[in-house]
Amino acid sequence: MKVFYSETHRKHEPPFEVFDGGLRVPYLENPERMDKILDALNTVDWADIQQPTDFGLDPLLAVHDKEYLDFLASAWTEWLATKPKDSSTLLPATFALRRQPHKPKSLLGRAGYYMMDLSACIVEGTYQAALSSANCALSAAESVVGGQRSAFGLCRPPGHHAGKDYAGGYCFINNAAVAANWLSAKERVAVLDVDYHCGNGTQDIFYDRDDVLTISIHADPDYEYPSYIGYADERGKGRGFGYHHNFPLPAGTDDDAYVAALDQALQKIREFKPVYLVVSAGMDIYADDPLGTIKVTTAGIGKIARQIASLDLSTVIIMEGGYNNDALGRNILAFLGELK
Ligand code: SP5
Ligand code: ZN
Repeated sequence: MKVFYSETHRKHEPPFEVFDGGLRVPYLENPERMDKILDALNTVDWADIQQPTDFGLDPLLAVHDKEYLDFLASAWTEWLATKPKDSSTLLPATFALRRQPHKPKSLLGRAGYYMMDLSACIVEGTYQAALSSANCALSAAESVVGGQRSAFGLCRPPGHHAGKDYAGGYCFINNAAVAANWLSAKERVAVLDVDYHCGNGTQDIFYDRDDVLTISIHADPDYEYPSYIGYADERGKGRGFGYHHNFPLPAGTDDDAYVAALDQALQKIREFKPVYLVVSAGMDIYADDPLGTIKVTTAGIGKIARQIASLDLSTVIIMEGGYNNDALGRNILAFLGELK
């Protein structure tokens, strides 16, 4: 199985994120995550790790707002120019409540407009890392179009919380959406998001489209991040109605209950009859994840992948979350091992 990976992600290493209550904690979405996954992939003989190709900005502009990408590109330089007391990361303290129409000129005003929370911290290398992450996803998509049964975009930073014009939840460019949209110019595509958190950005990007089916299985936003999106009654709008599905799950969901929800999701995918499947693979459904409340085991992760493989589709797997670094390697092997 081809695995697309770039060292450029290391340039994105925010010093902290802010948890509820204003608590500064070490950035959970850290470069060590990739080291753990690479270590695991290097123990098997089927992982062919390659550098991504540079696809340029066009496939990104096809799903993201240009002014938003411009903001990501210049934010760091603009931040330093404001001579902040603590310049270690750009993080606004004001957010655009229910998206008011006015986009302010000031950097911090725009940051609050384009950011969803206190975990999408921007540092000097963030934009470059996000671009190379998207190129990993596109390279994986290209390899599947070229006839590979499956390919893995070992993307960092992750992408599924990034919407058309906003960053959030460690995500800046929506890698899975970029890949799915690029594939949709060729054949029908479904996106299945199994990260612990709702794939709100992917939902946002494809919400009014009927040519890309999007499904997210996740912790119920009624108790979990991202709180405001990901409910079962959100099913798409306009011609996209019926082409988005959310499967919110209660805390404590175990392997069997997870697979039961997954089977319903897979049935929707079968009915849609796609040629390509993009999987947003977050390992934070794992029982011992520091952010999670869902109790899926490593064996359960293998079972999930086996069920997905039973669709028998050309599959692009995109790395999303997963923050138990010590378990990440074996969980990724359990997942990819069934889809290789
Ligand atoms: C890609 C991805 O998995 N992003 C997840 C971003 C979640 N950020 C919100 C963190 C909420 C912090 N709550 C603290 C609970 C610790 N037990
Ligand atoms: Zn997640």
